[in-house]
Amino acid sequence: MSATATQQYREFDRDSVQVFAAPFVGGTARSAEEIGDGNLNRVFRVWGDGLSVVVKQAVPYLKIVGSSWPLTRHRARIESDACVEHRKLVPGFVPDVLHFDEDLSAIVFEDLRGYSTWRDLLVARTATPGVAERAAAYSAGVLLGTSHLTLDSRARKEMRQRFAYSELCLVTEDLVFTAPYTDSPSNRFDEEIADVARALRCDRSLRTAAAELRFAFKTRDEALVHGDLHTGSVLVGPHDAKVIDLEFAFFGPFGFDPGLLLANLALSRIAHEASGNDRYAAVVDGCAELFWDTFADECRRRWRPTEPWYSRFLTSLLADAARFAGLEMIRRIVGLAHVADIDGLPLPTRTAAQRNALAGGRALVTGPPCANFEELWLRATQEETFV
Ligand code: SR1
Ligand code: MG
Repeated sequence: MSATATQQYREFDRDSVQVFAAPFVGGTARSAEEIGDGNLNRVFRVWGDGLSVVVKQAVPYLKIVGSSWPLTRHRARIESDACVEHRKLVPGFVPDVLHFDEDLSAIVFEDLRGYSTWRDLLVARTATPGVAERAAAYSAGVLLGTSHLTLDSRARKEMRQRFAYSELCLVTEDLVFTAPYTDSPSNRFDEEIADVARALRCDRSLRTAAAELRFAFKTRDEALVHGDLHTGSVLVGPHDAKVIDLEFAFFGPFGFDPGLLLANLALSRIAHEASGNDRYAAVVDGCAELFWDTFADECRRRWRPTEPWYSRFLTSLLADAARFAGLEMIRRIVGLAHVADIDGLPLPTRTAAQRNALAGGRALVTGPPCANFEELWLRATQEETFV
């Protein structure tokens, strides 16, 4: 049992988090700062003499909303366990878990000091060589590695029980698949696009497709997916990139993670195009293509030669990813949680980008199945503006 295992839960402050983390920074903690601006948890950096760690603590409510949206703290256990499972499949692609305390719902991570989120780098128009490939290798590795395609049935059954459909899956169900298509009080959008937000709620084919995809999300337990793989969940350092924030992990559809990642790249692309940053928009095009090409190559590399249906697998995964991507694009414009890529734009550029994103999202969700990556990307980023 760890030194902290019998402690009663309390939310850390800068003093108590130092006491908790002292054993991981050489015995004496010297300072702590809160560094997280996430939607769900509190995150601190704690310093000892020359050493630092990151402490992530789940709080018993949805941080972005407050105590009016209570949550259990079980997500901390899910994140810690998912990091361990995913690291086995793609060593070095997920931060090291140094310690997990169930009672305090707190994880001690290696400190990825000097890393920035991929989203922040994309917003700042920074080149990010190798990052799309890392994100793709991670995604393909964990999808194939936790599927029936490669994992022994008994081991998979045990893992499947540990990563059941969780409370955060319910949050995704609501925020991604449901709220944007209803008059939910959690929706947030600019007055300038109120007409379009209303139109989405009246679009029968869109609502039907969203409901069908929600059913797929809930029932297709194909792999232990990350569950929230957007560009803010990828940390980029000088020599590598790592995937963080695995608290949404669960057994879900193959296409969900790649769909979310491509949606967030598409939102970046749309923001840059609307701002007249054509050269950087082309850089984002390159990231998306590299992501998909590497993802496909990595799936093929991990594929068992005894299964003669790889290309059918990939075609169907891409068509699903496109639809999930469409829903993600829409919810990031009219739902609760937005993205800095678009929200940070000045008016009227922001409105133009939002309308483009909604048009792209709707086209992905309601159009015929995308047959290849080029079709997905064109539909996501070059659809006629939603007017
Ligand atoms: C309620 S939390 C809002 C969003 O933040 C997370 O990163 C997920 O994307 C979630 O939908
Ligand atoms: Mg997250």
